[in-house]
Amino acid sequence: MPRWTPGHLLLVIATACAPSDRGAASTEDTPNVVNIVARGLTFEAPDSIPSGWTTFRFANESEMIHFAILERLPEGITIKEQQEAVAPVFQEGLRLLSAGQVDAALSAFGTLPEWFGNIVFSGGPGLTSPGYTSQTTVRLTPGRYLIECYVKTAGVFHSYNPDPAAYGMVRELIVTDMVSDLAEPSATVRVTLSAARGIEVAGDPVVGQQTIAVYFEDQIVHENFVGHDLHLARLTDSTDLDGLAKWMDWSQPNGLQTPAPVEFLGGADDMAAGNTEYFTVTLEPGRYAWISEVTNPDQKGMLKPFTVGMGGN
Ligand SMILES: [Cu+2]
Repeated sequence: MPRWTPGHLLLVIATACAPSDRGAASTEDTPNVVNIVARGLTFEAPDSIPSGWTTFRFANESEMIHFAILERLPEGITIKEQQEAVAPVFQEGLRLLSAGQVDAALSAFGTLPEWFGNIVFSGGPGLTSPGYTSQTTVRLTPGRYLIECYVKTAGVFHSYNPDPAAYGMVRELIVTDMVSDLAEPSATVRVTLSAARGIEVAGDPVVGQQTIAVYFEDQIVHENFVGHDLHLARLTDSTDLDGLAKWMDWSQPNGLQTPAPVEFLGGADDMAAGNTEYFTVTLEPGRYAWISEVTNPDQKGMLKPFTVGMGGN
């Protein structure tokens, strides 16, 4: 849990009491508790926030599953360049992959601008099902960020808009030099993510509010061109874990396509090695799984089912 000062507490109460359908850019936002609302294929969020530890509350008020990854853009690059030079390349690459033209797809990805490799993936709220609000705390350095969701609907990335005059599900966020006074949260459960050992969990998630520290021991580019991350899925008796594992890979025809096969409660989007972010969730008794949005997570130790009992521990 974050170590709130009384001032923070008042602001959080004010936030909690605000109607959930109000715009996220209204005065309910505090400098370090930032509301992002997904509505349709758009993000509502403030234009600028302080740097330092920041808690994002991500309310998905749309009918589709979304996430909200934060990407620090290279100097001089804006949402315009990203939308003109990156989003169409991924959409074309996906089209070619879907047509079985793997070599052509790789050639298409080869046309990504050089600066694409300098984007710093900086974590953020993970997969969040319609009607859910998830909470993720990250430490941000100053800069120009993109909030992005690249879930697919009918084979089209949310972050890509076929209308060249319009943007997809992306939003620019300026992180200023002013530093927030939010303290680093303290964790009830610790997860270490690594390419070598997958998802390793220390501590048992129990009923009630849990704050999971997610430490990125390393980071690699997986077969689907993204780094590993952590999402929380609620399982049912009929959940097909193999199907869920396949769904996590956007490069598969129905992969990462809304609707998801299970409900997702949020998580921690990918970030560079050596960093930690925090995912806060209130758990009820039931079956869950930690899972990464990568190709074949089940073969990489990145699909970990677990049970939360009635009485906790
Ligand atoms: Cu989306």
